[in-house]
Amino acid sequence: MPIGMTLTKFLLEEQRKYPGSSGNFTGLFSDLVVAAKVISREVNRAGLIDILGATGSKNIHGEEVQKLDEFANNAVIKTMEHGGHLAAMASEEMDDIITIHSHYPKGRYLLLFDPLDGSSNIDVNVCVGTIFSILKCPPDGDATEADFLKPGVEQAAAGYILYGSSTMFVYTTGHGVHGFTLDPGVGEFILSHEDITVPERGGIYSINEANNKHWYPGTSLYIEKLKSADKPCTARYIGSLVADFHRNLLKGGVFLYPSDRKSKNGKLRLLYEANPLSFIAEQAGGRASTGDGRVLDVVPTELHQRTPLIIGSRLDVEEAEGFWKRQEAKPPLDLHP
Ligand code: AHM
Ligand code: MG
Repeated sequence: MPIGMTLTKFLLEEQRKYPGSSGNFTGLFSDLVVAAKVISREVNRAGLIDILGATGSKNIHGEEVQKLDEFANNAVIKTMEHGGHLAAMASEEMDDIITIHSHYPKGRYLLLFDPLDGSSNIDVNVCVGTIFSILKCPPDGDATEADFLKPGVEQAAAGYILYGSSTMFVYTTGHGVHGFTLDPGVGEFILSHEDITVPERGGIYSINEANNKHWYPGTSLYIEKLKSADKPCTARYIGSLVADFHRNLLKGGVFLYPSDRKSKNGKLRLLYEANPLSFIAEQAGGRASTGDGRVLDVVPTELHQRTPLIIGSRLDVEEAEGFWKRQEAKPPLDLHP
């Protein structure tokens, strides 16, 4: 791997390698990188500048305090709206789509994002992240909500920025998965994980076991099987999807937020969380399922739709699907008509 390969340089090289590929993301990603650095800086100094806490309180400078998730949401919108690459955006934090102001040039892509996934972890200094998904926008007229309701298989690119012990930018444009680590000294994302592949079989399972009273038998039997295997798995659950996913991507493992008796469609959002991570998982050789079928094939009907999610190492996800499908007591999901 060449020393000092920045994200921008890498994207330019990728473009040369795949001249007929779906898009030129260099400019769009440059804007995303700025948003990532701004959010990373704010996440890292959150404790110092008293940015935490409820909206409406004042920081030490007597200014209105913005919650970090609101800060991240505004940072993405403000950084992306004038770049000329987007036709519209949609955020997990906002009810409706975000149109591009008429002052700014419009582009051919739609950006969907979860500005700060795992935000319940901010107050305790645990990993959070920004997740994004990019779709192509139909060429005619202004973008509408219907343009966002596309199955994940139509994504042109997807990725996440993880604000952890270091800040990482991981993405796919459909040609593998690549990871870059922010070098704070030079302020650049440097290629650190080229062509990430997830082990076929992992040794980690990640699920909120406090929900087990609501689980259908297939989930309970699968988790029991993992615990009693000859080589038992270990459990790891951070409670930040992006961080749990990232660890399992590198080490191998399976993350589950399944359908259960309390939450038929699970908890996670299809367009902002499940689709982008499923695209990455598949590009890394893994798998992502609702239990009944491939996440990327689900045709969304609502912007903020939830979906069950089983994601990670391919053989683990297939095994979990096997347990899920053969159970009798569970209702069918309506996601795969
Ligand atoms: P958020 O988008 O409001 O942060 O919620 C999503 C988060 C995921 O990051 C995480 O995997 C999940 O919620 C944890 O949920 P739970 O606390 O129910 O286990
Ligand atoms: Mg989230």
